[in-house]
Amino acid sequence: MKIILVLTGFVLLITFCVFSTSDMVQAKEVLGTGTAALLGGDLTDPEDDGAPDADEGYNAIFSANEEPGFGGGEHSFNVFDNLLGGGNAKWCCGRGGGIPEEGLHVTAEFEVAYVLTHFTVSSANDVPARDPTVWEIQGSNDGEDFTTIFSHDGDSLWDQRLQVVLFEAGDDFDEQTTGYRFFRHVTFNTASNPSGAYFQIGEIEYFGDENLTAVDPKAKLTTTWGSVKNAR
Ligand SMILES: [Ca+2]
Ligand SMILES: [Ca+2]
Ligand SMILES: [Ca+2]
Ligand SMILES: [Ca+2]
Repeated sequence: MKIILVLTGFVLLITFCVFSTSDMVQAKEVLGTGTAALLGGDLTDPEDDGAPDADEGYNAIFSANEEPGFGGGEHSFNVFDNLLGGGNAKWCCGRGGGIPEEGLHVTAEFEVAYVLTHFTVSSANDVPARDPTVWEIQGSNDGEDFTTIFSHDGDSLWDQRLQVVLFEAGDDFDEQTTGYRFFRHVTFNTASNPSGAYFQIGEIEYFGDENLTAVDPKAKLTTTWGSVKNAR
């Protein structure tokens, strides 16, 4: 009898450990739904005063490999227009032939490098099967070679429409020590890719610190040595 009790306890303990670990893996935080649930004031538009359907009032240079622009029908830069909703508040719906091998991507380029601390990605208004299921956030300093900062490969992380989900460094992706001037969102797959209208994203917000870049001790030594040398 005692042995059975001990065994039962052991099984319960293991079950508890497995479930708490899987909870930690899915640590992303749901902030709510709709425009009011966005954090606001992200790096692309600290004043939240960018034009909803024109590239005016933003602090980043945007580019994309599908429908670049704020105007036009549901173009890609609508992920930075500070709005959640239908029509031109979202990026939709994917190009003919399905998602290319390089993915569908939209990039924000900044004047200085930022160490990414957290970001939000929001679902759009339409059918859930268009939400990204395989996607990444990447960083770069030349706009050509990108490093993966966050990656997801599995079910859609959104369970409601226009839902704002927060991802934090040290929790949902590695604590960052490198600053990047370019941040790129890349979608590699959705549940309905490649049929019909198969893709959509509502909004993306990036937050970072320009002073967190780890100082290379060697660089510091060189600087000190240089100033000592010059002083002679
Ligand atoms: Ca602005
Ligand atoms: Ca914004
Ligand atoms: Ca818009
Ligand atoms: Ca938007």
